[in-house]
Amino acid sequence: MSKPAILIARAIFPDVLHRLEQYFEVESNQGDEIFSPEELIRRLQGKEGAIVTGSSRINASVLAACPQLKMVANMAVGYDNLDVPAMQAAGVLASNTPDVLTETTADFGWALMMATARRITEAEHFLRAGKWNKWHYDLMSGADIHGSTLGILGMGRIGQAIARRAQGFGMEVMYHNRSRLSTEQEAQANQARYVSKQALFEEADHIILVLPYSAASHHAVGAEELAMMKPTATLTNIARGGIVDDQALIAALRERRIAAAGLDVFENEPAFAPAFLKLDNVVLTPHIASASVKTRRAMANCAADNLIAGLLTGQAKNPLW
Ligand code: 8YV
Repeated sequence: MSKPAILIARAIFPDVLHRLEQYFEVESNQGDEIFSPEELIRRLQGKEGAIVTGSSRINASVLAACPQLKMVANMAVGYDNLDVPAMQAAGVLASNTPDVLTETTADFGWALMMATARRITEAEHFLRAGKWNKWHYDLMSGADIHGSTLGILGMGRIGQAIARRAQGFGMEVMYHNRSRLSTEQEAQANQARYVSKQALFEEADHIILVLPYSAASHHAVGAEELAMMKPTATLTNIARGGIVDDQALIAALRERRIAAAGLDVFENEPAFAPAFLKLDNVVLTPHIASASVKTRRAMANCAADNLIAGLLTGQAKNPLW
């Protein structure tokens, strides 16, 4: 019996690729090309399954052009690139990679928030540029993390993992989420306090965004929210670019209406707004929150496990519905 054909739309670890080859006829994009929508449709012809990342959108037109598709395994926990109602209507299964990246992503959220608050990249650029020639009491002074108030917008697995880490820094944690956590979950998340979105923006010293992206969360942080923030506060985004109105953020940073921002994600990434590069009060990273060697491998294996189970048994390990 011939093996089902699959597409791996973005480069994957060779050993995971070889594992998939035991079950499937694999076409793999081992280069760094990001497929255009037309190219994705062309490559998906005849494929029953696919492993994709956020740069591949699976929508109604892709599904209509690829009627043999049965399952898409997203190699990410966020799945705003998948049109869930269209996939459900077409009877195409979908999975994501939850859990395996929670702690690594929470670690990175902290790293970015701390680098932002303590001006670490700005200080390094200053040093590398040979500008460090005298002591000054105000040199690269930033905002304290310890003892401050952390505001978490989006309190899923990653938000809760970020909250747990706040205990070591003696921080008060407040959060806003679609729904309130149970009392037990709040206790485990460093006694996190459920507050309104407005209270979070007005009172937190450091705000971190960890909510999923959807039409409902598009520009959840815009001019209005930024205007509520303390001028000493920082904003860190490790969720999705579209959650923040980048132009409003650029204006707030330029006019020092907020102290600083740490951004791992951008609207239209990888083509982010060039104005960010002109600002010294922003720390910029290329969507790497889950990028530890161990976790990226775990994500690849998780996506592979899902595709194998989904195509062979009709039941994915981490189905989206
Ligand atoms: C992925 C992520 O690396 O899991 C997610 O939702 O954003 C990252 O971990 C990225 O989405 C790959 O496209």
